[in-house]
Amino acid sequence: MIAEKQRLHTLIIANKVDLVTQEQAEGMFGLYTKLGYSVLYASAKTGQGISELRAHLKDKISALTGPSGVGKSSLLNTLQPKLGLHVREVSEATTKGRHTTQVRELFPLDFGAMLPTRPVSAP
Ligand SMILES: Nc1nc2c(ncn2[C@@H]2O[C@H](COP(=O)(O)OP(=O)(O)OP(=O)(O)O)[C@@H](O)[C@H]2O)c(=O)[nH]1
Ligand SMILES: [Mg+2]
Repeated sequence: MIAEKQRLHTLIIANKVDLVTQEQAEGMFGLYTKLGYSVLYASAKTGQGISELRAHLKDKISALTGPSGVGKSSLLNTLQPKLGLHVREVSEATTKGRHTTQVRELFPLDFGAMLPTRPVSAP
């Protein structure tokens, strides 16, 4: 919504698709496609969708955001393996993330992209 107000182009990344079938992923995210958003099915673990994500980010300044534990830092580490960002398992008790990334940072990536990440509070 903030992105729309600022007239920014939005890309919805459905990460961790290695945990579900493509049909299940489309069941969860297909609505956004119908609403006109671009949805990228990706996995920081298997590398699915990463080259497409690079193509989206190249020569742009982008912002990556989402709830704790969805794999933002993991995606960045896969985009640029030497980044070495800290990644932590989601809590078994709450099944939510642990707010591992606490600072906002702008990462210049080797393939020609600027990518700030912004930790957000759980909804
Ligand atoms: N199976 C699977 N697990 C993933 C994937 N991407 C990330 N994870 C796991 O999800 C957990 C959280 O990943 P992070 O990268 O720390 O998540 P984050 O969005 O940066 O979380 P915060 O820094 O707390 O906001 C870790 O255990 C990762 O290994 C993926 O594509 N597939
Ligand atoms: Mg993180």
